[in-house]
Amino acid sequence: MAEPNIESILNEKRLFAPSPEFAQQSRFKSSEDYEALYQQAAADPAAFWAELAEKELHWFKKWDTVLDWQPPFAKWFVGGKTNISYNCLDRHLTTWRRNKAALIWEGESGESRTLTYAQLHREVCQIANVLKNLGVKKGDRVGIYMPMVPEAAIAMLACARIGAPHTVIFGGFSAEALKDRLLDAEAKVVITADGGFRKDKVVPLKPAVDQALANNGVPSVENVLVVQRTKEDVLMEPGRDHWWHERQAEASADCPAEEMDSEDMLFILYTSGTTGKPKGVVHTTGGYNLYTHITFQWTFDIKDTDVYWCTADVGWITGHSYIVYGPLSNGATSLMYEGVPRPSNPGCFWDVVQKYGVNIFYTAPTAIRAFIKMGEELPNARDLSSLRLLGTVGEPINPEAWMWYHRVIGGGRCPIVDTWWQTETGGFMITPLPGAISTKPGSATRPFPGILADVVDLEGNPVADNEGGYLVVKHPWPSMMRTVYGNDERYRRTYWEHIPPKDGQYVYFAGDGARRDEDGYFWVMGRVDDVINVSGHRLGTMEIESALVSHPAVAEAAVVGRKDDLKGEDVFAFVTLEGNCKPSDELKEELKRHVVKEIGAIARPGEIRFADALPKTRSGKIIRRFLRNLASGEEVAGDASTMEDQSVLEKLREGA
Ligand code: 7RM
Repeated sequence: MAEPNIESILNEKRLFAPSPEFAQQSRFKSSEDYEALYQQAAADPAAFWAELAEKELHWFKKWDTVLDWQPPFAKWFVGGKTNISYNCLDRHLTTWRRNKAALIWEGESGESRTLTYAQLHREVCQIANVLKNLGVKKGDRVGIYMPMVPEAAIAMLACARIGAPHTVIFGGFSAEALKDRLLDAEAKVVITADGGFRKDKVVPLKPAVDQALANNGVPSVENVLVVQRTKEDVLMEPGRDHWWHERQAEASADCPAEEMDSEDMLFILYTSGTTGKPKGVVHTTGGYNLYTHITFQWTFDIKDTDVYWCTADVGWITGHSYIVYGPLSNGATSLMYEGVPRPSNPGCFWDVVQKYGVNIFYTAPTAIRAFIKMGEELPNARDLSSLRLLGTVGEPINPEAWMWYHRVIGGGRCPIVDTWWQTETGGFMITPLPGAISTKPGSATRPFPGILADVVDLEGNPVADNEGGYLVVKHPWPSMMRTVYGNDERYRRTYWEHIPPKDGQYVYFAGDGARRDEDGYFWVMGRVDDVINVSGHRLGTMEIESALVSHPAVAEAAVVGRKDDLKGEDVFAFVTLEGNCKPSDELKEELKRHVVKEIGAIARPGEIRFADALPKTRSGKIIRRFLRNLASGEEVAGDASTMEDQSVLEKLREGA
């Protein structure tokens, strides 16, 4: 386990209070409001959540027990019956929101579409019936491998409607990565598109699905539903492949939402961990619905007139919780953008803000750093005066980027909500309530009400203010992951046993280092395990190592993160070659392409360094700490005497 490094942000002292105008119109207006709410929730979390569940969600049947906690397994709203698709759609149809924009979609090439709640409901019902017609039953898993088009959200809601857990696989993942995930989830149907548009090029999605399914590669998959997006020629296998639009046209729009148990599985989402295989993070229905609903409502202080835009992809948890479920459960207008800033249109984000009068804008620090590099002229040339609140997610934000975001995009008037959370937590865990909490650049500020966050040492003892430690959560919360799909033991080991339970009190170990300052503000410092964060994308170093080693030329590989001004971290790989293979620049390129093929472009190593040997302990463990030092060109820190072969470090340095 790496030690958290706190040097970088110890000296940040700036404090930004929300303007009186902002505070006055928001749900929580002062730090006293927050403190009172936090204390009330902490005194009895279950009662706090039960009251909100009753008030904020529709239940076909009320629960019998709020929380059943058999550490580390939690059940929320046990015995309750609900449906998140009903909460996101049907319940708005009897109100004026029926004809409010639910989704606004802007395509990369300038086309656009708006779906009102009534229209979205109709399409979701049709696709839910299409799935039923394809034999999908409650409990069957459905893979979704899609570009950023409304059909991605429609597919998710259709699955939720009939009780078929979805597993969305980011469209940037390769055929190999797709196959691994479909196999693990034993998906029965895959929903995809012919392709997607990204940076003015076509991303071939259907061909990747064909490749994953070739030679009965995923035996559980019976049918593939294909959205027509790019109109490229694709292969349609008779009996297996079906066009979405053809099937939709035949389907009835009458499909009542299935009454789901609160604890029925809603989705699996794969995320990288310390060991090789990505973990299927399991989320269930009632608790996830409540928590994403309330965190969205309070953190973004959403108003019915707001246009809200989250720039994430629906393939990540941020897209699940804060493009689809949280916003729609609140009856908000959620904007979905297919494009990314690209040479042909570097100002596209600000065009979208201007075109739709976006009020709330939520993005990642890596994007902000890219905007800084592109210059202030781009945003300055657009009217961004509609913005009233900004947010960030995905990695620690460096104070300079925060200041730029605040000044140039927010015009100095918009609070910034820096939201710390994870795939595993389902929703925001540490974040300001923007009318109540003054912000500090680089700090996610205070825990959300009901979240008992702390910073502890490896024995579980709280550390003093401003000391580095490990970020933990000391009480279950409604949207916590329930398990690793098919692997309860891995769930227990990864999250609940790093810090040994004391007197039966279990603590959730997030895998992040953090410090809490004298005002109770949390400063998250990044991963302390073998997970790296490249442009806000979470990657396991072991995953990339396995990909490298699967190439015939590679004997051994060790991957570390190297600090990168733009991406946060970059993939740096040390590779030893099989006996008769010679190092060359061509081989480096080939290995990079190989990683892209095995995982996807997000995992492409920024640098590969060939080595004769890797630094190892006498028991044969690779000493990553040294490799991290070498990758960033630092002196090797710490004791090298445990190393088996002292000359290895010398050689690695020379190789630079
Ligand atoms: C939502 C998401 C989770 C990891 C997490 C952290 C890092 C996320 C912040 C952050 C500092 C933040 N889910 N992280 N948000 N670090 N400040 N506001 O990103 O599962 O893909 O990644 O991301 O290391 O453990 S994720």
